[in-house]
Formats: sequence, structure tokens, C-alpha cells
Amino acid sequence: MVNDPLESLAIFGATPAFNEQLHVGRPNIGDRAKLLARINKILDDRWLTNNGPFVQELERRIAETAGARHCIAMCNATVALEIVIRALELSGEVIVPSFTFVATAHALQWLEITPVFCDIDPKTHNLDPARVEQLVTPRTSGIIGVHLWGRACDVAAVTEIATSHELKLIFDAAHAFGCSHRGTMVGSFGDAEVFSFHATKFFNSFEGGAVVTNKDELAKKIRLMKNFGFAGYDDVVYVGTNGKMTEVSAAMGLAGLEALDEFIAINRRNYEQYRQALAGVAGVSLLTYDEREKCNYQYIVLEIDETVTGISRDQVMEILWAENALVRRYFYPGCHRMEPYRSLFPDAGLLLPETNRLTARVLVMPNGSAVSPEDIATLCGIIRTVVENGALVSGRLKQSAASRSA
Ligand code: T4K
Repeated sequence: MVNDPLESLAIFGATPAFNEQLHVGRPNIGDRAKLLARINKILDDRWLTNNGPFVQELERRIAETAGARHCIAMCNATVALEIVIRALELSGEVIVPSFTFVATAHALQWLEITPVFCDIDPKTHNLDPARVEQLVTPRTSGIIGVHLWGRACDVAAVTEIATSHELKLIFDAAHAFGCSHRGTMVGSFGDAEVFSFHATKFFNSFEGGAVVTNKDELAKKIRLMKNFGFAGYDDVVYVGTNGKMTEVSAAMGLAGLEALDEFIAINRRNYEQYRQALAGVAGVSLLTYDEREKCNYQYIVLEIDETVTGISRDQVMEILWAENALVRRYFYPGCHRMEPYRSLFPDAGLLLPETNRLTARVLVMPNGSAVSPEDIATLCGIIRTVVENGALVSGRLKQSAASRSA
């Protein structure tokens, strides 16, 4: 380290710490030989999609892992959400958090249902049940809770609200495959739950998702709807769409499932390293996972409190990007400040103070098998240097910005 700690930073002219870009969502890939063997079989058998044998096997194994009676694999979680919403005949208004990936809200809006944005509990980052209750109106038909970062939302409280107002209840469990809540695996809560197996998730099928549910009739309907409503050759019984997962995706999913424990162990090791390396850095807190639960440890979430650090989350991000570390500020700026919601509900933010506060503080760090312990040590070293000299760095950044615009 040079004498002036700031001189070691790429943003002030030093060589970037990483030669190649470091990503938050680098995919985990299971045993390549097994994956390729399955792909060869797909090609040999010429069965590429439409409920093929690998999709069926994946569905069985996901249902087993999630402890649900039914799993319906899909092309992605967004379409899976849309299909569940339609199958449950939601209409009017549905209560959702704004602090989520925009797909949760879009799935409703796409079906011309109004997402009503609810604030979160700043400690859990999940729906605040007290606020949910206040948003129920005669037009409300359902609630979509999100298990953000894989940490389940307050399932009992939200279920009670849904039951007492006769609302349907869906959980967007895009982050929560392999996670438990009070000892029960995520997968059997509410009317249905939806997983994402997108490339950036710790377990992926390239693109993919699944609906899991314990409700037999609902599962049957969803299965028909994701295949155009076909109940048999030439026999369409519902309006449907194309939500099918391909065999190649299922092959990737099966390879991932075989390596699931390994992926989780790597994530957990990385999480522990971040935790230790950032311990005691004032104003930087790491979102923790409950040791008593099963957890996929996918998301390494930092909260940066500028009132303590003297440097903002966005400035820390700018510094890390200059080092080639493409950290992300999920889920900034919050769905309510994205279109079309920003224009449709310009005042929504008034009821979302915690969401607004959190979207300015959160920074998500790289995790997974593509990140090495050396990478994490370097990242945490930079964060420590920057935060421990927060006011100085912030001042220098403002100076450089001013001289650039002069
Ligand atoms: N609900 C919730 C709560 C969700 O978080 C999501 C998805 C959904 C629903 C919908 O699920 P899907 O319909 O997607 O199954 C990414 C993912 O695209 C998205 O699936 C995910 N959430 C979200 C949290 O993250 P972006 O816009 O950040 O993606 P992008 O392209 O910026 O990629 C993220 C990072 O990963 C980049 O640094 C690049 C890197 N990357 C990405 C891909 C695709 C790779 O290194 N390799 C890759 O193959 O949304």
C-alpha cells in the first residue's frame, strides 16, 4: 500500500485491482461432462422440449427438494408468475413490495392488474405485514410476498392477512430455492411459490423457473396453461401460453442439482469471508443469514450508512466499478420509481419511506464459484480503505467531478 491510501485506487489513476471484470451474477456450472452427456442424449433422442424426460426428472427432484406436492417447470420465473396469477384469477389490485426485481410488479401489470406497492421492514428487507393490512381495499384480490435474498418473508403474518380477507397468496421465491423458513423448506407456502433458475441465480437452468404448490387442482390448471391449454391432442380447455422449459435447460438444471451442496458450500464460505473481512468497518453492515435455517447464501448484501461512513453507496460503487468489480445496487430505485409505475403512481413513494431509504444504501457483492478468496480479500480491502477514509475520498471524488465539468 502506498502512503496516500487514495493513490492505490483506480478511480484516482492507479491500475485497476482486477484485470478482468468481476460480476455479481457469474453462473455456477455443475459437472460439464454430465451436462454434455445429457445434451448428447437429447440430440440422439431428438426430444428437445414439450415435457421431455429431463424436464420431468427435474420437476420430480425440485418438488422433492422444496417439499412440495407439485412442481411445474417453466421457461423463466416471470412467465411462471404470470401463469400463477392468471390461474388464481387475480384481478383489480394485488399488494407487492416495491423493493424487488421489477419482474414481480411487471407480471401483474402485464395482466392489467394494479400492483399496490407496500413498504418493507428495514430489518428483514421483506414486506412489513402491518403495512400490508393497511393497503387492503375491496379491489384487492391477492398478495405477492417476496422472499428477498432467500430470507423468507413473515409467512405466518402474511398468510393470516390473506386468510382473513379471503385473498390469494403467492410467494415470489425467485431467490429462495434451497432455503427454509422455521424449518420448512420454501416451496409449500401460500397458494403457490415461484422459483427462478436464471443464469445469475446460484442454481440455474440457463433460463428457467418453476411453480411449486400443494394444491392439486391449481397444479393441473397451471400445467395446462403453460402448454397453450392443451389437455390432449387437439383439445384446448383453457386460454394458455407457452411457458415450457426445454430439455437443454432441464439438463443444465439436473447438473446444477447434482452440485447443489457444493454451490451452497462455496457461497457460504464466501459469505463467511466477507463477514470476517468487513467486521468492524463502521457504517458497513452485511446482511446475515439465520444459521438455524437452510440457506443458499447467494446474495452478499451490504448496507452502507453514509451518515457514518461519510461516503455514499453510489460513490463506493463508482470506485469499485473503476476497479473492474461490477457490484450492483439491487433493487434500486425500487419498482415504484420505474416506468410505468413512476408515471401511474407518482405519489407512491410517500408510503414507501423504508424502501426509499434502503434503495440508497444497498450494494450487492459478487458471490459464487467464479469468485476466489483472493478476489474477496481484494474487494474487502478496497471497501475498508475507502470507508475508513470516507470523507476524504468523497471530497476527492467531488473535486474530480467538478474539475471534469469545469
Ligand atoms: N423475482 C425476483 C425477486 C427476481 O430477482 C427475478 C429475477 C425474477 C422474479 C424473475 O426471474 P426470471 O424471469 O429472470 O427467471 C438479473 C437476472 O436477469 C434476473 O433473473 C434476476 N432476478 C435479477 C436479480 O438479476 P439483471 O438485469 O441484473 O441482469 P444482468 O444481465 O445485469 O446480469 C447480472 C450480472 O450477471 C452482470 O454483472 C452480468 C452477469 N452475468 C449475467 C448473465 C446472464 C454473467 O456473468 N453471465 C450470464 O450468463 O437481472
